[in-house]
Amino acid sequence: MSHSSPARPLPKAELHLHIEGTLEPALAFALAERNGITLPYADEDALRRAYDFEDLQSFLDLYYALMAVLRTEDDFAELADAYLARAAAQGVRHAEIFFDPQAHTARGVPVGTVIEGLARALDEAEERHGISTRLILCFLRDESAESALATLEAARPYLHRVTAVGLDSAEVGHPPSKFREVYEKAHELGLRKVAHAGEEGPPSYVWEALDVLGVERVDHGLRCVEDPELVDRLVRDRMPLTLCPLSNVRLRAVDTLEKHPLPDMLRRGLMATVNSDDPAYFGGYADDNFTAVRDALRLGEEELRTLARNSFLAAFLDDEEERRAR
Ligand code: ES4
Ligand code: ZN
Repeated sequence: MSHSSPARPLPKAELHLHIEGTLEPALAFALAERNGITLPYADEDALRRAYDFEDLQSFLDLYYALMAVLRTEDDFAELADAYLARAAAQGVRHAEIFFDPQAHTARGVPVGTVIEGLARALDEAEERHGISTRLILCFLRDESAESALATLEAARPYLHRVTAVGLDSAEVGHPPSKFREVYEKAHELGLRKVAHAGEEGPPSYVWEALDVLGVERVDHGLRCVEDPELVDRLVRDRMPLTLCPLSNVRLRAVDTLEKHPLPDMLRRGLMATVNSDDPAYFGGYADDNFTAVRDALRLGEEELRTLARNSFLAAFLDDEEERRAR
């Protein structure tokens, strides 16, 4: 049985969202035109037909290529505002937004352009969309540790706009321990810490994210279910996991949504949250993910409320901000 979406989606916080992954085909073509860039796709439909991914890397190849259209502060502001409008319509009250500075600095776009552009949209988000926001600066784990350190250094003048650091991109072969030093530095600078781990990588990467980097949330963490001791540890610490069900299906981390371990994870007492990852590419924003797991995994009202409550508890909000966001 399939249910229709409630008229008013459950209020929720989005904790795993790559802003570059919200670049919809229509905006990609509009920005390409504005910036005099020719995309290697005839039109939006041709681009959409390329969204047939085999794994994380095949997605990342397209994700990085399409970013070529993002060049100016205005581009980043427009991208973020478009996301926030969509998120608000899906019940998102608070969004903690990843961005990938190295994907832009490598193309000659300064980190200040990226952060100032995003921040301009975020500054208006409360009033325009009723959404509070945070920014999370991510290091690309398939680049060197030195490059991550240089990125943090280049971002220093803008860190008052940044709440946390994260770690993303191609996981296997790039364990969290590679980034011990830059995470120590970020911690000294007063930044909070999260990292992708256990999306395609093994449970040992989740252990390293906890014990070497000292993260406060694990992004994905999906493969923790293969290691009972790790599950015990995550449960004991009430460590939030930012799961992304539609992403897992599209990137083939799970065979089908029906086989997603989310219900089992909730039963085992893990602090799971549901998020959209790269919604322009994976077929849905925050509430689309909630609705999809509800239908495929037959989650009840109480489990959905737990997921929504977890999202606020796991957010980088103080008690008063959390109360207002819910
Ligand atoms: C990502 Cl789904 C995913 N995994 C790792 N890194 C990423 N960057 C953007 N989306
Ligand atoms: Zn991600």
